[in-house]
Amino acid sequence: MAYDPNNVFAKILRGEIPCNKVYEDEHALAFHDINPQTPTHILVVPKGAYVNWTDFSETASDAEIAGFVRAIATVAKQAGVAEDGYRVLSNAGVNANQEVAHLHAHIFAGRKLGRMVP
Ligand code: D5M
Repeated sequence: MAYDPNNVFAKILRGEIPCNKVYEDEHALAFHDINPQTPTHILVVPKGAYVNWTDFSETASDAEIAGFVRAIATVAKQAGVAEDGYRVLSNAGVNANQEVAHLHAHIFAGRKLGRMVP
């Protein structure tokens, strides 16, 4: 799927619409989900223009990939949820109900989470 530069996370990355930012570095931006499903619900997005794991893994540099993964762990630690535990989830594609076509990871935490079910 071609990357749409007008997706909402691209607009947030360009500063065209606001977000409730919790973390930013060279490779990633993290902000609170607008519709939180858990007491802590943070989205981590890579700064590059990637739709999903396919184009990210095939075209991002190793530094971008490492930076994105590190950002997820850093944000969880910074949010104070690393000790008690959290869930990282990333929807990719239609069957997973991916709403925003810019790769992102959800961090869910702040309460006991149910078991994963498809
Ligand atoms: O989830 C996309 C997520 O993005 C969904 O939980 C809502 C969230 N979202 C949408 N717009 C915004 C803005 N403007 N700020 C913060 N969060 C937002 P998906 O995995 O694609 O189904």
